[in-house]
Amino acid sequence: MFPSPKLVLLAATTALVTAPALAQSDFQSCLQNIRSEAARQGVPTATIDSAFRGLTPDAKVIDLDGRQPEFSQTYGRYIGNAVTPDRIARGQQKLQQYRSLLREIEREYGVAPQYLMAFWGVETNYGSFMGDFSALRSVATLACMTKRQAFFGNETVQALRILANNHMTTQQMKGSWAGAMGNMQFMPSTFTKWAVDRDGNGRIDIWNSMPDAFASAANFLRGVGFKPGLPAAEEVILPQGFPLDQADTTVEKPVRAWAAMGVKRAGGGALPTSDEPSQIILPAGWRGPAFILYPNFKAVMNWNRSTLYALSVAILAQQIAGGPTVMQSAPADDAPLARDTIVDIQTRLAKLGFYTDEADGLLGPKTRSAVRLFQKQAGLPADGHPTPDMVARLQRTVR
Ligand SMILES: [Ca+2]
Repeated sequence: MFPSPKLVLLAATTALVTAPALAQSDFQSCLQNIRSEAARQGVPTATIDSAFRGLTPDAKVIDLDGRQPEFSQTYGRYIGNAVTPDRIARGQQKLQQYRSLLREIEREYGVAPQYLMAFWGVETNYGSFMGDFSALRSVATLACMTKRQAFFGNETVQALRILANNHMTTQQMKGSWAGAMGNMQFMPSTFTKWAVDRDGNGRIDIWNSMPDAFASAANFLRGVGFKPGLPAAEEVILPQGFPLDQADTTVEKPVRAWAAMGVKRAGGGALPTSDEPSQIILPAGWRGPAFILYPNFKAVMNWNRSTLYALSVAILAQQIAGGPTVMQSAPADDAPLARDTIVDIQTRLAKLGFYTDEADGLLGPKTRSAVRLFQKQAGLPADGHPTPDMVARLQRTVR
């Protein structure tokens, strides 16, 4: 659910920082602050003492946290890894296996079964890799040995609350290196806010009890605005002459307004008749597939703030439910860009006055807007998507 460690590990990685010398005294004084806050939130002293006894920072966690992907993610590669035929087939099989439970949960929470299966598939490949780190040690290490003390300090407090309220041992509370736990990879703060005991045995067990894991995920999704009705996203076909600058997450229109512009479902059918706000995106540029994003897409983004992540959940859910595959393939030359290349693009776009932020090597919305401005100036399709050709052109234009 949070930084998606599995994908970080799949990507080619480079260690940008080496683990700092682990200063045991700093670590202990940091734990002291967390202890005070945990006590203030009602965690018994005995629980904290037992959890913190002999606790040391995990050097492996610091090392993994320091790694950064060397290349940007492309739509084609990301979706290709996340939505495989095997994962679709297993999702369909799990949907059958848990059918009655999933129907009950849908009635209660309004979250369609295929979405729970898609999250489960993307997060842990249906429970196959939930992580073997001590979640408490991971979040305490990240709180005390990295710059994100506020975020992970709270996660550590919440992990202590779970230990106190859920009668677990720190050994039982396993997670990813970044502290995401169980079948759905809940962070401790997600657990304390949304996790529920569905099977009624008095404990919330998102590791071993599927009723608890599914209902907790459904409760979270409902809580962040997931509604029955429209799916999260659908592939669409844009009409000839569609203004490409409208294909941007900042451009929101009622579904019927897109339909009036001639946007159709990928199979050729009409879009749903709806006034719900929606956006169009071109995740692989104008030569790749187009998607319309409905309000449930924002709920999925609450789970993980990555457009490609949310798109992978939407596509996987649709196919688990027997819906169509994505028809338009990504352009074959849509290659990942090295961070150095993105820094180079950003620097050149800054010289043109199109980009004013820090050259951070990340392909974010501001970089895409700047790319769009260059494309417009150069008379190229202004989809905000940098291709190798466009990069070469920029490099010739700005020296
Ligand atoms: Ca339970």
